[in-house]
Amino acid sequence: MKSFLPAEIREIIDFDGSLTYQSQFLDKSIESITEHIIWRNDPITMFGKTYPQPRLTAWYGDEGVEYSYSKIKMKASQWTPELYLIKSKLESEINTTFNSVLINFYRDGLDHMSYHSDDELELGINPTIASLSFGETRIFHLKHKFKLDLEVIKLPVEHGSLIVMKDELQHFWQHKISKTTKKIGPRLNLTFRKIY
Ligand SMILES: O=C(O)CCC(=O)C(=O)O
Repeated sequence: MKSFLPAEIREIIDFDGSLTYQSQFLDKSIESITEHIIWRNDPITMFGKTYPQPRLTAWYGDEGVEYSYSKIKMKASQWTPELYLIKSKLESEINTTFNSVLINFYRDGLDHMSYHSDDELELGINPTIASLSFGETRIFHLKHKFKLDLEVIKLPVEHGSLIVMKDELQHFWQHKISKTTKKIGPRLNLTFRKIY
């Protein structure tokens, strides 16, 4: 597996949870990761109106693992060899185990994800979530849920980078990928999780 040289790990959030950012964690093309992926484009309902989700998604993992968010229920498809290899590298480098990955594919600048916390019950109390980015750099926004005077953190997430969120982060912070009208290329995001 092609890898960058180890790069510095930056602490972006170190209170009310932890979030670290490591550039150049893994250099792979979007095509090599998504070759066998079966995409979904589930409808979501907001303010009484139903729309297709503004990105494509997929859910892979161990047999029988299920995940629900925004009233969407997903049954894991079996790991592809490529995803399994990436999961194994992550597990050994950050010393955590995962049993599934949510894949988000942002086709262009209009595809996005609104503010949310990864706080579904099946993730456990203080989940460790590892999030890998490939392709176009997008801005990962983080805002505190209660300390409203804190500035929003805007973190450009580059090709090959790794974010690790852990401890109480999901209780105190929300994150999103906002849209942009700039003409930009696609971005792939893999968020590895452990479902209980
Ligand atoms: O695309 C991203 O970096 C954000 C993904 C995310 O927030 C999620 O899957 O819950």
